[in-house]
Amino acid sequence: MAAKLISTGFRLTTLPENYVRPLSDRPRLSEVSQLEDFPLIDISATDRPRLVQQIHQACARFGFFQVINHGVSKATIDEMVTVAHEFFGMPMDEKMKLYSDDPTKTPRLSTSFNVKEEEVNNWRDYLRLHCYPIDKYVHEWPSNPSSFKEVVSKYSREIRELGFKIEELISESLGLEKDYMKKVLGEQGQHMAVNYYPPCPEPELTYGLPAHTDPNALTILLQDATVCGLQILIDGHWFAVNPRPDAFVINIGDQLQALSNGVYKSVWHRAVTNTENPRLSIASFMCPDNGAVISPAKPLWEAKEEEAKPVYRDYTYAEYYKKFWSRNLDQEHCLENFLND
Ligand SMILES: O=C(O)CCC(=O)C(=O)O
Repeated sequence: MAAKLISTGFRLTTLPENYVRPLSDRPRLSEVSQLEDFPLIDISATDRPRLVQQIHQACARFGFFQVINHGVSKATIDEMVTVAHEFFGMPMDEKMKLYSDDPTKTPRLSTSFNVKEEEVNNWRDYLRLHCYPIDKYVHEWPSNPSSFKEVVSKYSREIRELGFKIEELISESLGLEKDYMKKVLGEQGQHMAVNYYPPCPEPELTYGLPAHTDPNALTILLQDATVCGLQILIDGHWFAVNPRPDAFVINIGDQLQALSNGVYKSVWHRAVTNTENPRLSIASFMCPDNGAVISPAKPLWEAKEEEAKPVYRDYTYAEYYKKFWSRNLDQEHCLENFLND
């Protein structure tokens, strides 16, 4: 059966067969633990060396952290969440005008992950947008709800500022120049995935999104303030990252793992579903320029012992992105394809 939008408002009592995972690949929700020491970083802190140290520890240990006092206003966040709910609540006919299962098309409203490549579908609908430069893309964004373009423009601008702030901190935390990432990543693109996970009749049998790493540089995730679903893999064990309404969840993408020569990790994560409540999450992806050449930062390996060498070969982001989308999500870490011999 071909996957189709599931944000219908209609509740099923059993999970359609095309969403059912084989026994060996199910979320095993009872085995998931709470992550007690998940880093929470106040990025307005004035003690820069301490802040940089906190970022270093979080990126090296977890590849994930939460930030508070991040500079994105509460009004901007609330409006974004409201408009996203309004979007997914629209009648099916209206939503289908934007539907596509072609992963190269934006904007697109789609379902699951990559329905053309995958064998089992995921319990998620999503709207994918390009957000930078806004003037280039805003005309193609949805016109309904009527406030969509204005609200998403404001949100994207504020998120971009936050992204640059964090990239500076990450550069410094690796002992690099403050603007190292900004220079290497070129004129960064910005993409958004508005994820909507309707209540699922059998959450133990499927995923909202199966385990994956992010192909971009940095991800800034706004989690649903009340509904849990994000989980990350640490030392072979799944942990829940429970929402904190005033925080964004930040994670290192594959490109920052490569640039850091593997010191920082682009960590596997997944989204699971529940029977009771729909869950919304809004992921903003900071993406290198297509032509940006990604290579492990020289100062991180050149001056080290004789044998030290870059873990990854040089490649362009365009090459990486193409490879990423030609695969199914739950294959090997995509960076494995770019290791140095
Ligand atoms: O919904 C979530 O919490 C995770 C979303 C995510 O990993 C993604 O959009 O790539």
